[in-house]
Amino acid sequence: MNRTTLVLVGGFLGAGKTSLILAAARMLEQRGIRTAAILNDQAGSLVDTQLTIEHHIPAEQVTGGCFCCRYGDLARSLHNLQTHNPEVIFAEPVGSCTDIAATVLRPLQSQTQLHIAPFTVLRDPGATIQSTDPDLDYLYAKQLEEADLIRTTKADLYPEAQLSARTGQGIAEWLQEVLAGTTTAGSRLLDIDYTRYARAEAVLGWLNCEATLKTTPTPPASVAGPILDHILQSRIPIAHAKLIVTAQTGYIKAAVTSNQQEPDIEGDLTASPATTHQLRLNLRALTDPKQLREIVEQALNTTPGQWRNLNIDSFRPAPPQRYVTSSGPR
Ligand SMILES: Nc1nc2c(ncn2[C@@H]2O[C@H](COP(=O)(O)OP(=O)(O)O)[C@@H](O)[C@H]2O)c(=O)[nH]1
Ligand SMILES: [Mg+2]
Repeated sequence: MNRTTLVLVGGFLGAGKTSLILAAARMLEQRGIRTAAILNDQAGSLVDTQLTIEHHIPAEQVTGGCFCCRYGDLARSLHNLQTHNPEVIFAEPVGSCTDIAATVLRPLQSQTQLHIAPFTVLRDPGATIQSTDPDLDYLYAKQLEEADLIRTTKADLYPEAQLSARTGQGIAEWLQEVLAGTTTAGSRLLDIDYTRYARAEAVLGWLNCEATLKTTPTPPASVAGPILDHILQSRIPIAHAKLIVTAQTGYIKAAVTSNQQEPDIEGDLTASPATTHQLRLNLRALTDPKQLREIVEQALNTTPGQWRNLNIDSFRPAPPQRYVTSSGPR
């Protein structure tokens, strides 16, 4: 591989993008292929970026809007990652984003140092929250419509699905297809109503939070568990709730993509007690952002110890902008 291959992995919130990227990166690294990842969100303090770092994959993040609205930052991230000399860079657009073929893939194709892999969009067969709102359903359908490849995820839970980040099922075959250079990238440009797209994004309340906990010796799992439990007990309709607690002794990540689900846990459940913990929490729900903030503040208040450098950002995503010109975005 001479040029760096850029592999964009899209799909709705919680579809399994980060999990697939980390599993695929691990597989490539085992084959001696250097990888890196670019994460993306409407705000900062990303759980996904921290998790990628915990997996020892070089990571950059684009925050404050989707790749299309932050195209310059995406280009900068690609440039920054060159210090690691990656052969494959995975990039994950925020899960409420679409129209990526026109606004991101096509303009990137003019960068001669990059080979752009076909755009994969993931679908979780068990996802239902998008069907509770017609505009969200529209956005979901548009995400799938612009895919060069669609892959269904969580095959360990849904036998009809194609990929599992848990078992590794289908990942080698998927990598072979996206890295082969035989499928065209950005082949499906959308005809999309940006007013509806903006309405869909604004259905969601968004909260990103970061803080440091000073406490008596406590395992990271005992910090993370009660916070997620408190959020689940509030019964707000969750699209994706995830948090990562890191300490010198290890990390714990816990997440749900629906209210009915038992939390998915990864990291070191047996990590020893520590007195300093770094929390990142990202919550997306069909709820008013003010309510999200209240719930999270209550959750943090029930944690024994003192929170320092607390930063909570809660909002509804701003309308997406279509910046494409004949020479690319902006
Ligand atoms: N059982 C199972 N869970 C998965 C799989 N892939 C992802 N998940 C879980 O689904 C949730 C969302 O995954 P994530 O990769 O964060 O989704 P993203 O929002 O699309 O990046 C997390 O709780 C993951 O642990 C999988 O293959 N099998
Ligand atoms: Mg993710």
